[in-house]
Amino acid sequence: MALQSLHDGPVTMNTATPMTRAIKVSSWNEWDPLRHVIVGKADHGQIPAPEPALNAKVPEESDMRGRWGRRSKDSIARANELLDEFSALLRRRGIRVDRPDPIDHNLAIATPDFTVANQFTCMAPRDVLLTIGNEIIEATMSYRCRWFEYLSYRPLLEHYFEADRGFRHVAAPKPRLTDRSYRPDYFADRIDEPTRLEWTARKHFVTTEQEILFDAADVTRFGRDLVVQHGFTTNAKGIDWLRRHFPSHRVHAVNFPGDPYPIHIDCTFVPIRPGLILNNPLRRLPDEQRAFFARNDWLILEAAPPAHNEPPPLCYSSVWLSMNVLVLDPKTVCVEASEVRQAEQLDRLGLEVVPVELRDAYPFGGGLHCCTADVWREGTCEDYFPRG
Ligand code: DAV
Repeated sequence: MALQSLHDGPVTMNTATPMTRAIKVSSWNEWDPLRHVIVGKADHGQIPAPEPALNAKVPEESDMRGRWGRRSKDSIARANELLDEFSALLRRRGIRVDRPDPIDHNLAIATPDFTVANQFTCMAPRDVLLTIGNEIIEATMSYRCRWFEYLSYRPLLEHYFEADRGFRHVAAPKPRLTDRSYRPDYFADRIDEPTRLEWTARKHFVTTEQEILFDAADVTRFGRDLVVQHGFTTNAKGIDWLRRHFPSHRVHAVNFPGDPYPIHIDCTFVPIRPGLILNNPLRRLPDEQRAFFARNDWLILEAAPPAHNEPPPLCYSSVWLSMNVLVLDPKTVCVEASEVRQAEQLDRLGLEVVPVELRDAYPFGGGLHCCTADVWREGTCEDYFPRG
């Protein structure tokens, strides 16, 4: 009876909710004028319980080693205050801002293949959602604690699906993340830095080629060209999946041998506007991979050094969040307020620098680029590399 009553009356599609305004999903690069963006939240933020891929990323000397569980209420409130202020700043500039519906990241999760005692956050939508043209792809992810993170963004993606008939919502193949997806060498309690550097230089990363793996933040979009970091969070099969999924794009796999913890390209290789890229000086793009940019007259500049010697407490990212900037348009860039050297460099390059305070939110997943995901940037898919 109760079941039947659910089906009483005509079924109506929820297409005319008051929330529904003209929505357009479209973004081809990292610099065209930003019109609509998702900004993450720190609610239920966790230090994840130990698991193979995460152990590989947490530095030996980190204060996070051996600790996991809920982050403090105060730190969550502070991070949310900064993320709310950043959202308000973007809105004042006429950019539409959406926010996720955080799931309870404190819950343990189990799949047929693994269990973990807690999860992560939804502070960093850039890691999970890859927007290319009219498509948003939920990345496979490669940490077990981030397996269900896409759920926090589902209400938004469902809304875009209703509101924009051109929007393509795609989930990449869900990975199994058994122990076979990780190299046992990396399970060791301590790995010294020279060993790490030697391993990453010869592409001996924590993830194996067992299955397709990628995080969205390993992809940098240059119109027709996608530059993808092969490292801890994206394997060669993940890059191959992207190549087959986007047959009209050129997909370039890149490496940064000086990085002992290669995850996510947005603290390493950051385009600012057509023709200009900042490269982390400790993670230099190898010469043979630079030729492609040089023959197309793109300048690769060394990023300014970070203003800090250490990340904030309980942070899994490096001090190079300094270069994790959000470009609002080719003349305007948001830089974390304490990162004065990075701000000066971009100012000297002729950009308007908008300072944004975010450092106390870094531990929840990253910087200004990490905590956002594009929904709409003006512009179309262009070929910025006509000399192949
Ligand atoms: O340099 O630690 C962190 C990227 C976070 N999404 C780094 C990269």
